[in-house]
Amino acid sequence: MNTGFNLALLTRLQETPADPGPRYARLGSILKELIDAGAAGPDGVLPPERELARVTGLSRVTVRKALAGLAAAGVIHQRPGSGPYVGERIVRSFSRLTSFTEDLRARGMDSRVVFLDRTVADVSSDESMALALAPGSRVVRLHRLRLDGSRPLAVEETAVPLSILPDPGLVRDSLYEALTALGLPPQRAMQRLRAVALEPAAAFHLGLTAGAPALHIERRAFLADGRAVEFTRSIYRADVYDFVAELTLP
Ligand code: 16G
Repeated sequence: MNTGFNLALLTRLQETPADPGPRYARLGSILKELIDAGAAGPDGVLPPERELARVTGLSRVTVRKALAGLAAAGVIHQRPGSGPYVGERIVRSFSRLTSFTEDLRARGMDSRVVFLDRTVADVSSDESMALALAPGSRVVRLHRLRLDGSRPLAVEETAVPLSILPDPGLVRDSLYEALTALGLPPQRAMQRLRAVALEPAAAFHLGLTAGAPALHIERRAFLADGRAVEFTRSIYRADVYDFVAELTLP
């Protein structure tokens, strides 16, 4: 029994004033809020339908409807004989230079991209420092939502020197595929990770609440000749991703 989850659920139910909306919708949004906040615990298993009904005092029909809504939205999965569970975590290497697309494909997942922006622009001051470009240089700027099917996983803002990628239209699904097709695949990268609270815009794209925890990763990648090819700021979902690195003795 996940006592912590039950307690948090009860508290949230008592806090939110009953509104005229359907009960299952209110329960569904509170459950999603708790899941986003990590209340499901490390195994990601929620209390089963019967227990949720007992704890909340709602009918099993109402609970079932709330769970069905969350399952349809891809927030949880249901399997017969045990409690619903939050989708499995994706474990991604922090020390291998792989692309989002190849990583998802290698897992048999459905890598998708929604372009929020794909333009040519003047380099910004932090991009010019990261890419060692003179002020006034032109860059291709990509702002992308990255998904597994319809499930959002990350948002990324990328700058690539226009001298390396001459046309933003060359990037279809994968930036690294476009660079490889030009004979200019990234060879080495520096990466930096920190925890952030989601800004409203990123939260909106990721289907999470503003302020939810996320992983902010900056990658600067370089070509074989040493030129910086990519400066990307990614926001990966902290409720989905684990980053791992193998450590060796110096
Ligand atoms: C990953 C990289 C990102 C790179 C992208 C390329 C991390 C934290 N970031 O998301 O820097 O631009 O892959 O993927 O891994 P693509 O080739 O599918 O566009």
